[in-house]
Amino acid sequence: MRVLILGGDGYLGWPTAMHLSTKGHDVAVVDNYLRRRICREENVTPLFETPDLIQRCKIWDRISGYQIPAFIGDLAHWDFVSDVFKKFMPDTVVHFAEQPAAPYSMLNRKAATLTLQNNLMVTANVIFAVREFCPDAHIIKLGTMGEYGTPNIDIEEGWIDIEHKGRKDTFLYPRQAGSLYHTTKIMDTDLLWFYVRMWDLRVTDLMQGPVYGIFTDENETDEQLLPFFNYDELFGTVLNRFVVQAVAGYPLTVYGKGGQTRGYLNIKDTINCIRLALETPAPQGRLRIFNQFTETFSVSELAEKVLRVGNRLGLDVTIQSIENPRKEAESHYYNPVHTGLIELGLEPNFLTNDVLAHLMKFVSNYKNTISKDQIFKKIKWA
Ligand code: USQ
Repeated sequence: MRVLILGGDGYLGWPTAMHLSTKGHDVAVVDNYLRRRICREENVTPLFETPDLIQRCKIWDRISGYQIPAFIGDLAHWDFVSDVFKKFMPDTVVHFAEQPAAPYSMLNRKAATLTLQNNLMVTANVIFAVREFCPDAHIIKLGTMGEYGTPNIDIEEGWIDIEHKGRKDTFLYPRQAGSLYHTTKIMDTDLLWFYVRMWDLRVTDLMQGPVYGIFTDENETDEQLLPFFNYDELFGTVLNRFVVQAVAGYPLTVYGKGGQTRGYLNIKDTINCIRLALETPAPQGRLRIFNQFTETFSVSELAEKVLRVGNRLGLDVTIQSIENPRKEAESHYYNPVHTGLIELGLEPNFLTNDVLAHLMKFVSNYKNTISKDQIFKKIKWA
């Protein structure tokens, strides 16, 4: 298939691009380096430098022989979007091109506005472009488990059957996000659902949990192919942060009671989920929703795992419960369904001690570059 990956420079976009190209798809990537720019503006640095997208595509071509054309520009601008779609004419659009960090979206008005404008405008432009240039194309949209929040009932896979006063209907499962970033993902889902009803688009919305890891089958041979990896409070996800903290000798930053439970997945499973969704497209006129994670953990359980594995490797790991900068439930019911992707063929890579040790050993190579003052900046959400 001809696959256009929007946000191809990001933590997940670039590994997905390499993976799909090795599986025989014609892949192109698009990015405007927004993540790199806001990291510079906020004075946070990834664990290691990564070449820009043009360079990465050249390196990948040299190593693998697969060519991935790159378009550099802002998908919030229609002229650029229409140009890219006319040139590439995708069968599938994989949409990662959003400001992806909940803490950043809660930083200040400027960050909030950027998140709203970027995320909603890009999603709208993708919808308009598919309608105008490739109406049969399948849109695969990265949503988030955080759209559902932490309700006191089981979380279904996107939809819920409701019986009310003797009548029955099926609705989008109730959404109630805990950050502005997560709220933009709810708005994206609503936009997509509206245009599925209006224009019979075919869409898969992937409700993804926090991702961890660095390695995929495509990047282990050359460090220049590794993904952009943040460990700071703004952009790092919790398990990646804990691993870096363990290596740096920084007490693991468990927020509040540590009972916050989420559905996690290895970066390898993210790219497999995208491939599975792409190779079995949603039917025309359907919004298909999958809950994309492989296992659930509380924050305290993750910290305990990192502590055990780290200490076995000779690190001196400690855990510190700190006042929660976020406004969220710290102990709650959490039981989301996640059978759709397994039924499509996903074989999960679980969080074993070996997986954690491998990651920790790799991060140890960069111990001297870890900047402790970006680990916790106390960004208050409320
Ligand atoms: N947490 C800590 N200590 C830390 C960092 C986080 O206790 O040092 C806690 C948070 O309070 C939260 C949980 O760990 O309860 C997960 O936080 P996170 O930063 O890993 O994840 P989050 O901000 O929710 O966002 C990440 C990704 C986002 C994705 C989302 C999936 O950045 O793109 O959509 O995970 S989910 O969490 O299921 O909504």
